[in-house]
Amino acid sequence: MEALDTSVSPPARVAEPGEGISIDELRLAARNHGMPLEALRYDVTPVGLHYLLTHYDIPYVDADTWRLRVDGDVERPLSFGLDDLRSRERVTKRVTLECAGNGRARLAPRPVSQPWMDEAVGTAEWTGTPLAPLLREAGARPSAVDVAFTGADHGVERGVEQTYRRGLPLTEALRDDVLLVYGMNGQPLPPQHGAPLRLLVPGWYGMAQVKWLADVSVLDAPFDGYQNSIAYRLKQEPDDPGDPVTRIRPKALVQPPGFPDFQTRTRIVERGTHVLTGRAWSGWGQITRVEVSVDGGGTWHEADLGLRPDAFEWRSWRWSWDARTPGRIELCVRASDAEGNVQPVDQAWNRQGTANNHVQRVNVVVR
Ligand SMILES: Nc1nc2c(c(=O)[nH]1)N[C@H]1C(S)=C(S)[C@@H](COP(=O)(O)O)O[C@H]1N2
Ligand SMILES: [Mo]
Repeated sequence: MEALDTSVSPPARVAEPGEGISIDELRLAARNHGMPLEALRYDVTPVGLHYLLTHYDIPYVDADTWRLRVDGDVERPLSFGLDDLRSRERVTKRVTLECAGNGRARLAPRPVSQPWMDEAVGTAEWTGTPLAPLLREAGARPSAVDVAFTGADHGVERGVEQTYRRGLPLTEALRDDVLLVYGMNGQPLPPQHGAPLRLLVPGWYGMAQVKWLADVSVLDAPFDGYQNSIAYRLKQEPDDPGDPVTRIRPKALVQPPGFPDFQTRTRIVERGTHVLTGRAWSGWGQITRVEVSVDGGGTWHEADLGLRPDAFEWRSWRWSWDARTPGRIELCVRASDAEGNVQPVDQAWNRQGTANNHVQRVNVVVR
């Protein structure tokens, strides 16, 4: 491969103090849209409102000729057409996905990458077939440790040319809720979400949910590809190997109340009582508590939680706000889960701006 210079594929970096979002980041943000926060009102996010993140191009995959290979460290390499997969056990599950970079643009200093604010999240009803029986049919050998999932999309990232590929520990791949997905919200999986087939690993951040799946390969050594060993690492310094990003940390969002200003998104609400609602989720355990602050995180009020949702589906919450005093306020919300994880008010900075679950802040003017 011809070496690509850094003007084509620049290295990772952190923005200088006061440096704005660049044209390159704006281009990324326009391709990879978030879920408009008013869509928090839907239990299941309508397909076009679900967030979207694609590192390279959306590949064109012809579903009629496409096949999924299951190979590597197995007794019997197998391959499946879409009809083969559709005629197997069928499962539909509500699962919330969140991009690991959600909130990145609000970090200081700001890691230069897809500049998410708070909206890289969505919940869909995913339909597919469990992965574990396919791995058992193929006969993963006792030496197997990881499974690599390869998509059909190709690009270059930080100077490394690659086809999108992620490794997952075999124990996670064998979970019975890990699915090969061909349907979304009762429709065929659309191109932008990975048609004809994607992986679904409930509870994990988005990078694990490989789209346009072409190959499932069982490995007898830990996967060391780019997307696991260089990207998606929690680290402070460039040379620090860092820990891998895995499950989603607890987070709550509020559906912004009132109506917005076009430019600033500041909300305008009338004096009086407002029922604030939103959603909270965690990949570590059930959401057990949501708290709301109307003074920028100074004091917290416990919200009422909605019915216990599916294991990795977001949970609704509501809190009645008596907005008495006219003026500007900052609305914040935070979540806790059954594992005792509490969402931090302030950022826990890391170099790639991943897995940051510092609280959302919504500017509101009461009049
Ligand atoms: N093949 C492939 N799979 C991928 C990606 C990608 O670029 N290529 N992006 C990942 C990332 S970073 C995220 S956050 C999710 C986004 O899934 P969505 O676009 O369906 O919301 O897909 C993941 N799967
Ligand atoms: Mo992501």
